Amino acid sequence: MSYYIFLKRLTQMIETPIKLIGNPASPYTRKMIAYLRFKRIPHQVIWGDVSDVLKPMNIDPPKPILLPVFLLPRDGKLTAVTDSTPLIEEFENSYPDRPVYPEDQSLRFINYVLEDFGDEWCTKYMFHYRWHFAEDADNAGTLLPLGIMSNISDDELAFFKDNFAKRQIDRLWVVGSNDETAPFIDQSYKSFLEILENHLKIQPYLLGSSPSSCDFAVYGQLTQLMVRSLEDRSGLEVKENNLTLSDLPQTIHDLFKEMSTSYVPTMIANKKAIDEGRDEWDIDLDKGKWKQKSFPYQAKCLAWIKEEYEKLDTDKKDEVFSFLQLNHCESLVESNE
Ligand SMILES: N[C@@H](CCC(=O)N[C@@H](CS)C(=O)NCC(=O)O)C(=O)O
Repeated sequence: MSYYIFLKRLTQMIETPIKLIGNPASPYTRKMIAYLRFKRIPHQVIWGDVSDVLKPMNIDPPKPILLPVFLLPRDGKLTAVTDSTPLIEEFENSYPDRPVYPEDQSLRFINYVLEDFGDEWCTKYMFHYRWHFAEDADNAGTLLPLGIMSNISDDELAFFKDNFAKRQIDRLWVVGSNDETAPFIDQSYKSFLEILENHLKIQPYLLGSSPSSCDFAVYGQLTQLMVRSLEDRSGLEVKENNLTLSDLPQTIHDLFKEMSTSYVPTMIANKKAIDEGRDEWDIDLDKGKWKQKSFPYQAKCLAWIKEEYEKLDTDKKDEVFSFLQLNHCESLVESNE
């Protein structure tokens, strides 16, 4: 072990456990806890309301407040920060053991896209099945406040349920879940599950024999739909992963083909709407019409994907482009200014 790594570990041991504020009903919280457990990074989860937790600590809440919120040193000061994907990148740099990024550059890019697909598209399944149907919304409306505070009266529960459910149901429009898109989401979800099931018969994780960051992203969303498989992988002994893009099984190609009919065209249409200053947009896709409110964060995600692609060596760029093209996803990295 180099002196530098030794010192870094020592600092980490003093600074840890890493604190995060989350909620079991938050898919991104579940993504990050499963990640921290797999990495064997000491951490402490604070289950509570972000503002209530931060106020006595004299820490400003992040803007916007999104779960999970991590408390990490910034300029020597404990600061509240969010956004799982860049946070995983930061942790991967400080905790290099048990990496969740594939070694091969092209596969690493594919992992980046799949992580974004998990965060930005699979979340539509989660949100849709939680809030679109009255019976599910009624169930979630009761369970979600109880996940934050269980010792409340029936009247208080009814109050929180009403407010919480109303706020989230109003947000269905933002993620694109509505009567018109409901069959589309349902079809995409079933097709995704079928591909995943076929894939998991061949490999235990999306990109090989140990989890990559994309597994945690997809898993986080699926926890809310009753999947528990990746909850604690701290006991998994990791073998070296020498896979390259050409080793990917057909099932990952199938997954990208599915994404080419849903995630990819909607990410691009959303970016176009934002660039043109439109508040909402719709697009005719093979499987039906899609419409949603413009979502600035997802336009940023698309820009990040392009940035990751531009970082690749030329031969890897060619390799990745051929893979994407084969699966009709090349527009993800093409310039469409
Ligand atoms: N891009 C963020 C998304 C986090 C996020 O959307 N969290 C949800 C809970 S799972 C949230 O806090 N939603 C509250 C809101 O949208 O106001 C990440 O990857 O961490």
